Amino acid sequence: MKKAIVTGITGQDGGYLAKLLLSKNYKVYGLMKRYTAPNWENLDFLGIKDQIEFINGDLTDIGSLMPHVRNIQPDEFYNLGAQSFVGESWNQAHLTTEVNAIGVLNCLTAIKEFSPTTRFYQASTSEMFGNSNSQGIQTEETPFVPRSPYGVAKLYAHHITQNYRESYGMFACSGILFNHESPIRGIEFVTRKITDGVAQIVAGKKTELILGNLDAKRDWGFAGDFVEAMWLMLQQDQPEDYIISTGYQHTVRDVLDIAFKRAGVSDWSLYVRSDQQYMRPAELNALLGSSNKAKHQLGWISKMSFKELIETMTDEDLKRHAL
Ligand code: NDP
Ligand code: GDR
Repeated sequence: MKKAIVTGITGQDGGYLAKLLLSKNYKVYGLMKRYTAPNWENLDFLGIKDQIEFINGDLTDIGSLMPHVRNIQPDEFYNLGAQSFVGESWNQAHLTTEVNAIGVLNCLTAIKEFSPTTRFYQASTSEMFGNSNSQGIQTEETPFVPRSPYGVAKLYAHHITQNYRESYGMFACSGILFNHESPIRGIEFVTRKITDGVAQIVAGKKTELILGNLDAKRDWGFAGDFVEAMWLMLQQDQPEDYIISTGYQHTVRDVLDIAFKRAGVSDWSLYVRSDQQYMRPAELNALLGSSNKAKHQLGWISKMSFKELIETMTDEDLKRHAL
């Protein structure tokens, strides 16, 4: 039986990845920070909480990671833990850097010292591109010009992962993932904020939804599809970095169109307004990824369409708020 450590186990991707690994008969060790009450909501939604072995630790505390790596000797280590909210990274830039940059160095160091054959996956992001080639499509060759403290920290993590691969021969690779969502997406991210907001409006719990930049364009896919690519990357003969995306671009307005229509409301403009408080100091106008390399080398494709994704999320939130 293969063993995997997954950081960020309580987050969206941690849950979907753990579910995938369990279906492949892995023993899954989920790293939890224990200084606040654990949030079991996502793992309960996916119905897998009882099948995971939880281990305590924090990415910023290398002393909490080393004993796990030494004792478990995992075949694979997926680093999904992060301060993942871009908007908040301007307010908590130091924390974001500690977790998203130094935290990755801590993982790599623990593996190098105590279990050097462990295969390592780093959760890199399209946010590293900034507005680079924003009129076109981003590929693995597009220059990185991050515009948020989050993106800057993730770029360090991306480079240090490459550096450990090249310096120490470690099987360490990064997936450069574009936005991916699901019914357990954090409530602060725009797709879920919208589907949850629509459901609350329909249930009579709120009267308006206040957002930021409605013209932002993103390449949104389904988290359940994207975690398959993480696993595939660690099954290859050679460690490499791959873009994972759908290849389709939509605006925040498109999310509003689909979600409100699904809930039976034809004119969302009666309920939605854009406000400065949700605008970012430096915005990414448009992201669109080419996952051709992943398609050809990993045999990976994105399956769920944007419409189905937003409708599924809306349906789940309508159910939650109807209770
Ligand atoms: P979530 O925000 O849903 O989950 C983040 C997880 O990280 C939570 O389990 C959180 O634990 C944990 N965490 C935060 N700080 C620490 C810490 N100091 N030590 C240990 N664990 C910590 O993120 P997603 O699941 O959406 O994303 C997974 C990863 O992929 C992240 O690294 C994110 O930056 C990256 N990414 C995500 C994309 C997306 O569209 N979803 C796209 C590209 C990259 P707790 O719940 O206890 O706070
Ligand atoms: P992002 O996702 O920043 O791309 O990071 P988010 O859903 O937060 O924003 C997407 C776009 O929507 C615009 N927007 C709003 N965003 C939020 N959160 N709230 C609003 O009210 C709102 N109104 C408009 C944003 O300005 C932005 O342009 C996500 C995270 O999962 C990262 O961890 C990951 O690395 C990237 O995706 C790829």
